[in-house]
Amino acid sequence: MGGNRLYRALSTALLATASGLVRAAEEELSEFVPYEKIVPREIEDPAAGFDHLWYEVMVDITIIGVVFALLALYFLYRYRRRSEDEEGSQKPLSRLNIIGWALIPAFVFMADDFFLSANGWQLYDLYRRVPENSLEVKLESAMWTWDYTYPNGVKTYNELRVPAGQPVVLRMTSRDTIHSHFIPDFRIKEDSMPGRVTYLWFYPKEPGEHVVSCAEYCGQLHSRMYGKVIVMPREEFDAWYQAEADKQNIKLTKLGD
Ligand SMILES: [Cu+2]
Repeated sequence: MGGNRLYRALSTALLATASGLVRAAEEELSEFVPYEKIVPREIEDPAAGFDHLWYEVMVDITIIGVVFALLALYFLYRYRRRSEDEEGSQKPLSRLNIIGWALIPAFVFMADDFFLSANGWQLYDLYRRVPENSLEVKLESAMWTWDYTYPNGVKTYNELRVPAGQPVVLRMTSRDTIHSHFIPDFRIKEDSMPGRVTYLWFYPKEPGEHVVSCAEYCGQLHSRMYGKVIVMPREEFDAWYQAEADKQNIKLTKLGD
């Protein structure tokens, strides 16, 4: 039978393609070089990517949500039935036409959804890849405070001072319940919780002050759980960092001392 032969030919072709793809993938994997080694990575700012994607989502939902809704309203009005016994003069759509008119626009919108979510995954990947030269600060959150500890042992509370021009990564945990470290200006937010280390990184470029707020309801004084990020010029930060270490009496012990 023709159908049977066609089916067999198709499945043979599919199998051949699939095994070819698998072989190609295996070859590629055997010479796999991490992406970072191929392209030396400049520091991309996730905040810029966030704003770009946000803008794109806004434009798309405006076109799909507002323009198309207005058009539909207009058509509803324009082609309304004008009297009780009025009947349309168009001949009814064929079944194929009906399905096509429903499915094709749906796929067009879905293509946009897939496009946006692919962009979202890419951005998420950027949010998760911490640049190597980041300043690493430990953060322990608690009701109702943010406690930061710098690599040299300096501690600050509700105030995170960082140098401009260097990415910062926070390794976070919590003493009590779940909090969420939110810095709106840097478009970054991540939960902190007991028994697990989470992280977030951001890229402060210019000196300035930014609000930090808890974004996970954590008890009665949740709304008071805020602080700030102070971005300082490099030299100012270095001076502050050293002075603070002296003030807090932190001696960096060297091997052999
Ligand atoms: Cu909190």
